This record gives sequence, C-alpha cells and structure tokens, in this order.
Amino acid sequence: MDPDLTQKSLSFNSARFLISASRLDECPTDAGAEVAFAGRSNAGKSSALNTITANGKLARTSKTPGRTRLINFFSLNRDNCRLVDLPGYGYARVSRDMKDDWQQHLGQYLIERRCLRGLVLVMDIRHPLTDFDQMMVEWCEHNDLPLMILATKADKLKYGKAKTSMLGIAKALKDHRCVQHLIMFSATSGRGVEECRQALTDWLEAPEDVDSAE
Ligand SMILES: Nc1nc2c(ncn2[C@@H]2O[C@H](COP(=O)(O)OP(=O)(O)OP(=O)(O)O)[C@@H](O)[C@H]2O)c(=O)[nH]1
Ligand SMILES: [Mg+2]
Repeated sequence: MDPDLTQKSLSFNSARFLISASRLDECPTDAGAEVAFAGRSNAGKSSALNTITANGKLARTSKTPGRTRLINFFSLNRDNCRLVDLPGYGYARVSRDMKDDWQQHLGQYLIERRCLRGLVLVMDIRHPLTDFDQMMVEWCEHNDLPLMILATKADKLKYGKAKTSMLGIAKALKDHRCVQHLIMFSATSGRGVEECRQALTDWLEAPEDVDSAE
C-alpha cells in the first residue's frame, strides 16, 4: 500500500475545489474513494459540505434553488479521496424535464462510478422523504450502495419536532439495509457534523472491496 495512505489522517478542512463536470467523461479518473452528496434542490447539500469541511466558501450555496448545476469535485488530503456535490433535483417548473436530465447524467455517474463508496442523501428535516428521496433510497438499496441520510436544517425546528421527524424517517426506512447512518444535522448550528465526519471517514478509509473491483 502507498505509505502516504497509511500515514496521513483524513482531514476535512483540507478540502479544495478540484473540478466541475457536466458529463461522466469530464470527471476525475475513476480511482480511489469518493462520497457524493445528493438531494433535492435547496435541501442544503452545498451548505452541509461547507460545514463538514469548515470552509464556508468551498461549495456555492444559494437561496435560489438550482445553484449547483454541475458535478463538483473536492479533493481531500489523501491520495484520490474526494467529496462530490451533485446538482439538486426538482428546481424550476420544468421538473419533469429536470427529472429526465438528472436521471440521464447523474444516473450514469451513480451507476458507472466505481470509486463511489457511498451516497449522502441530504433532506430538509421539515420535508423528508420526497418522491425523489425515496427513489434514491430504492436505487441505493437495489444497487447495494451504502447510504447516509442527513436530515438537515434541524435548527429550523424545536427539538421535539425534529426528533419526531427523525423517528418517522427511521420507521419508514427500517427495512432498508443500505441506510447505514441517519443523522440529525444543521449546517447552521453544526449539529451532527462530527458524527457525519466520522461516518465519511469510515467510508473513505475502508479498504477497497477487491471482490467487486474487477
Ligand atoms: N437554517 C438553515 N438554513 C440552511 C441550512 N442548510 C442550508 N440552508 C439554507 O438553505 C438554502 C439552500 O442551501 P444550499 O446548500 O445552497 O442547497 P443545495 O441543496 O446545495 O441546493 P442546490 O445547489 O440548488 O441543489 C440556503 O439559503 C442555505 O443558507 C441549515 O442547516 N439551516
Ligand atoms: Mg448546491
């Protein structure tokens, strides 16, 4: 094994913008380990990434849904370790077209990206498990892709209501083996950020599954 990989501990505030891609062939070489953030437009994906990396300027956030239209790659301080900000689904009135577009481009990324270790599904804790979210969960379940759910914007709810929403999500997903982590999160208050970093580290540092890598 590369000695660098064993010596350097993963640090999220080392994250740097690497490249934007609109198609699979523009993505960085498919090697190493990658975790991608998906979710409805405006759910808080880019904000979550910024909080996790302690860098408010890393991923662009916006009140206008649909800010992130490309697949944005961020490198970490370890050979070929990356975080990926995916475009959101469901902005604008052309949601049907968007859905088709999303499925075409990002579907291809999800299906073909071999270095993808897991998916972080970001959902607004006040509006969890939209149709899109459920489609993503089913997709991960079907394709054996580990899933982490961040129920974000928890700062917008009183704790009791936030907890009720979490219990509802847990109940709805109890039969889904792909769901490895369900985390109450807030990019604003930092709630859940350490738990999320730990889970990401476990995914990114796990040895490659030799059997599934032909
Ligand atoms: N109060 C609060 N607001 C948040 C939180 N996370 C995100 N927001 C706000 O929600 C809006 C959307 O956040 P983004 O991070 O840009 O959302 P996104 O999922 O990346 O959106 P797209 O790029 O359009 O797909 C912004 O106005 C953020 O400031 C949070 O945890 N708490
Ligand atoms: Mg974004």
